Amino acid sequence: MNHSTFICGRFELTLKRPLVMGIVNVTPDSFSDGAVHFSAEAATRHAHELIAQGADILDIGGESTRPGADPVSEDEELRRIIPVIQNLRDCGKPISIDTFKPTVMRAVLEAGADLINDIYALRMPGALEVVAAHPNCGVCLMHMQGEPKTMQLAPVYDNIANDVSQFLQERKAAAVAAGIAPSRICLDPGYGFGKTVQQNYQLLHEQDRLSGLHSPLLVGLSRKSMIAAITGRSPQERVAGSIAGALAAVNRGAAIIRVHDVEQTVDALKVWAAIEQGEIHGA
Ligand code: 9MG
Repeated sequence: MNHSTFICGRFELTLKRPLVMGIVNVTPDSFSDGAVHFSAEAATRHAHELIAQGADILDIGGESTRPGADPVSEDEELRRIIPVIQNLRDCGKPISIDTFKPTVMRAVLEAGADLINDIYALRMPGALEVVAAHPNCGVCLMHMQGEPKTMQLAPVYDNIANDVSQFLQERKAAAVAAGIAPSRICLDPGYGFGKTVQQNYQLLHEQDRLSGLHSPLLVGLSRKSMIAAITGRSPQERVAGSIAGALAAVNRGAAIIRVHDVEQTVDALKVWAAIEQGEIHGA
């Protein structure tokens, strides 16, 4: 069987099973992990724990993207994340950096990052050029309506699956036109980014329609408010709901799942895979 691959800096990832991207926030105000990793040393320790739990990719962020979050300067963002990249460069896993600022992108790629995870889908002036100039780095182009400070005020769509699909198609075309090979691109519907709870669930229900875009799909649902809307749980109590979402997303074509709770998600995906294959390996 042929499996698609995703070029991600020093790594060529084979997408024969869903991959798990572990979240490493280096921010004082992260809504769901309570700022416990807000130092380079603590973030590095946490990243090593996520690798031991089975993370395939690490996603490091120095600026919160939660609704209403305050912006962070480029200097401060770099001060938070560059030491973490230096500590993790040789950890054996691809290092993704969650940033939308072209100057930060350039610096982290020079410091050894493999993947740029951009919630603005390279719409900031200069971003396309920075990523195109690094021949092998991967990029995640995410859908977002509006911007983090105000995106949840009154998001409106004609048809959410059509609108998100069209946006992602356009951003992929812009990236390819700038010189970024399709094999370096993954796409993300951007759950929680400029979408009501109802719109998030409608989009997840119809997510398999995005397979027509012919790029790996990265999906993040972990501990988000759309999980709380159903379960009524606090961020740290949303693991079960997040895993239900992750499995539904994988069933609808997701290739990479971005999560806080790596160990539990890896277990769930192993059981899911055994069911899908109708057999177990190594027993
Ligand atoms: C940074 N960040 C927060 N949520 C995210 C999501 O759903 N996808 C991606 N790519 N990044 C996210």
